[in-house]
Amino acid sequence: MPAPRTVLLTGAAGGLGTLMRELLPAHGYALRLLDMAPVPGEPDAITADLADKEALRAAVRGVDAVLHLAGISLESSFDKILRANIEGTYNLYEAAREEGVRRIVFASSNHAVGFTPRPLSGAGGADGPALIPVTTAHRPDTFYGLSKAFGEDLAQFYWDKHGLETVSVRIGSCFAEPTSVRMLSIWLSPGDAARLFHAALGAEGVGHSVVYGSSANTRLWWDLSSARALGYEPEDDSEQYAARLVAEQGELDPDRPEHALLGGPFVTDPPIWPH
Ligand code: NAI
Ligand code: 15L
Repeated sequence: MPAPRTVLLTGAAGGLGTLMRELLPAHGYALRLLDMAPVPGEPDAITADLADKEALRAAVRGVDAVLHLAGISLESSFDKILRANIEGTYNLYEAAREEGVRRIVFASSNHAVGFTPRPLSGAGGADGPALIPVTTAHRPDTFYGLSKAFGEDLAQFYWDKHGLETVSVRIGSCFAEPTSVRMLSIWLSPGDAARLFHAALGAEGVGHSVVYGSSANTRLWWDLSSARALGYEPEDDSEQYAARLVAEQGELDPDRPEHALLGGPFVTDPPIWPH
């Protein structure tokens, strides 16, 4: 596949969309923007809901690839998750199939596997605990996580049935800085997010690949090798924030589910907010 240049960015008004609008053009992309909310400072952005099939079809027409970030990004009611994340992602894939788009990069989440126990101490490496592989079974921790597991299965289906490629990126926490001790393990710096999406958009022969999305954190919990196989080379490490966050919050307590399981504050009923 030739390197994609024109990319539809859904969710362009959101936190991650805003960061990618700033960072992805330097990797050589012309972005077409879509969100149900107006995108500040972007009068040409498409304002459309993922429920609007005709708008989606027009939005994907002629693009080389889609970076699909739009959707509800926290726990919500099943009805809302169903409409935005499950039906909405289906609508996008159908539009892409109908218009012959070759690749989607899908913003999955660690919450698709949120009930997976985290490694109990430290980082991986030769003598460290085993890192969580991408092949671990889905264990969603919320309706939100369930929708991400669905999205990964939808992507596999569209690859097997229609030859539409996807890289599903199980993003950890992508914010300017980590804000919790848990995030020290799963933080994806904005710069590394742009590097990872760039690799996912351009790598050859991905079929449907699942990768974890984080920086090269000292306290890493999961295996980044499938992301590295795409050409991703993370440059950041959350450890520079560790002393302050541990002093404020203490180390994680393995006897508390929200500290012992990958999904952290999403695993409790109700989830712990703010996280
Ligand atoms: P966000 O909530 O800041 O942005 C989501 C955007 O999607 C919003 O601008 C919203 O208006 C738009 N949107 C929601 N429903 C829509 C619909 N039906 N039609 C059109 N647009 C709609 O979320 P954030 O943090 O930017 O995350 C982006 C994506 O990455 C989400 O899919 C989220 O689940 C995923 N993700 C983000 C992580 C993070 O740390 N930021 C971690 C793991 C996954
Ligand atoms: C997610 O999937 C959320 O979209 C994001 O807001 C963070 O909460 C992140 O997971 C996390 O696990 O920290």
